[in-house]
Amino acid sequence: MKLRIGVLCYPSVGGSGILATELGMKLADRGHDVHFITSSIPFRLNAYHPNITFHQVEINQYSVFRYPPYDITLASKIASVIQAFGLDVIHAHYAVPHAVCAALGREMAGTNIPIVSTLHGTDITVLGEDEELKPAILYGLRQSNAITAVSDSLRQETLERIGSDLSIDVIHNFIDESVYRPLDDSSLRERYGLTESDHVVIHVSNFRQVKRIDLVLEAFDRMDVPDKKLLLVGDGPLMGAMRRQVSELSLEQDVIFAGKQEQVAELLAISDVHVLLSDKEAFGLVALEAMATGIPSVVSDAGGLPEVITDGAEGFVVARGDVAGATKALENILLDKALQMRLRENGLKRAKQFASADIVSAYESLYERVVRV
Ligand code: GMT
Repeated sequence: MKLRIGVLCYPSVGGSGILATELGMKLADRGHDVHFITSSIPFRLNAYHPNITFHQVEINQYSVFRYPPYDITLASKIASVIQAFGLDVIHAHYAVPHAVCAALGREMAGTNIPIVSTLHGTDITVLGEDEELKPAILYGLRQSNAITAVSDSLRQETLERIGSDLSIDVIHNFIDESVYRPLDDSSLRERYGLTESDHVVIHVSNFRQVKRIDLVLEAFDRMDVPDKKLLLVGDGPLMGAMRRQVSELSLEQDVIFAGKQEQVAELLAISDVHVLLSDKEAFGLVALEAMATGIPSVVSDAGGLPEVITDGAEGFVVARGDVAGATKALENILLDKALQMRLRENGLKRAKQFASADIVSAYESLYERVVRV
């Protein structure tokens, strides 16, 4: 069944935006008409596709508005796209604001178009802690005809925190296998100013508190490994604090700030191990990206991370806040080439369990289920 699908997501860099865009592009490849309704073009949507239309949400900056009404403008835009293009289904990534806006847009359009809402984590694990926002989250989810979560852990947390009667399917994330694959280019390290003998640790995130980069720096500092380098990829509110910590630990020569990057496949490929020690992490898309590139991970046991990385198989899982454990795991991987190869081979096999074709089909079946009702 060919569908006309409206997609609501955060278009900027971030796992949820990447997932929504990759999914939209794969659905368009399968012949569906995909309509992105967002504030700007999703950053991975970088090529023309005949089945993809982008509808920009533009807010009028009237001086009477102290706060420009983005959510209402988005709902209004959703209503006009539903009417103009006869959408069959809306896929909202995040309960707040997108599921709520989808419900308002549907009401404004006077239709009963089904809404599929996907939970990515922070709407439940961070916003869900805010009592003032709980009614909005619950409203968005109750108005949805189907709800998905990107991990079992997030599903469980949503049932506990938001509503035990909600029906939630788990559909794990996927990555573009044509981009995230082992890259055999020996000149790559040189291009990034690294040598073959360097032991390279990589961390990729939006540099927010929840990512606990302070622990990453601590663990890296404690590592007893020659020629160690830490590649920090991203940007965010903690940048200043991170630079201070690097200087306090006298790590200036060993830490490379690579800035925000749209494509991280090459940076992963020149690294020996990936590290993510978050306090909360619904899935951890970058751990899957690293795995598919052939890079083992050291991750915390937060949220859905243990669903992606199995301790001892594709990397190591340490308890949240366990710096000593993370240091040891990093040292083991960096100093034991045979172990590194075993984790890499296991990871390449495991990444196939998150095959994009299967996951796109799971979303397609879900759309068909809600459209048929
Ligand atoms: O990690 C972030 O803070 C960004 C956030 C997002 O909106 O992209 O990531 C969330 O969604 C990703 C895609 O499903 C997940 O891989 C991340 O684990 C999740 N982040 C958190 O739960 C903190």
